[in-house]
Amino acid sequence: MSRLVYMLNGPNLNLLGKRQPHIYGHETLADVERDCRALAAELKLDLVFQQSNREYEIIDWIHEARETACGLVINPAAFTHTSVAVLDALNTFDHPVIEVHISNVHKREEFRHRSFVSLRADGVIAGCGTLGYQLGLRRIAQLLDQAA
Ligand code: CA2
Repeated sequence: MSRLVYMLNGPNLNLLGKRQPHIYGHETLADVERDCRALAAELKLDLVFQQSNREYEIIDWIHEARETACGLVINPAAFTHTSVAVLDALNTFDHPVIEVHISNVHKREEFRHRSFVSLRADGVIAGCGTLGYQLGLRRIAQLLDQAA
């Protein structure tokens, strides 16, 4: 089986580290990618790391992942709370899915408490800051190793 993991980021996460550091911290998305690439190498995983502000691009990457990847880590950002289309795409993916949120969405506004993506996710990480991405990657590696 492939050791390719897709890590997908939704809208506005390109601004990470540049705005609202009291909520999302000081690390940029480039910092997150660098740290995840280092961890992926350690875990012997290949990594595709993407961000988009467009729903259809996230969906297209999930379709791409269906063909090639053995796991998916996704921070769908605001699409978490709105997108049946992202949920439908994830429901076509046959391997582990870990949903990550930098902030603790449950401590925030009520509209952030509902996640369409959680209906599919095998694990959910929230409120651990950007470390959540690495935790998600470690969980995928663990699930792959358990299945081998
Ligand atoms: O906590 C998370 O990771 C979220 O997925 C982030 C989303 C939010 O809509 C979710 O409810 C929780 C927002 C991403 C926006 O990212 C920014 C980062 C820095 C500055 C401004 C926005």
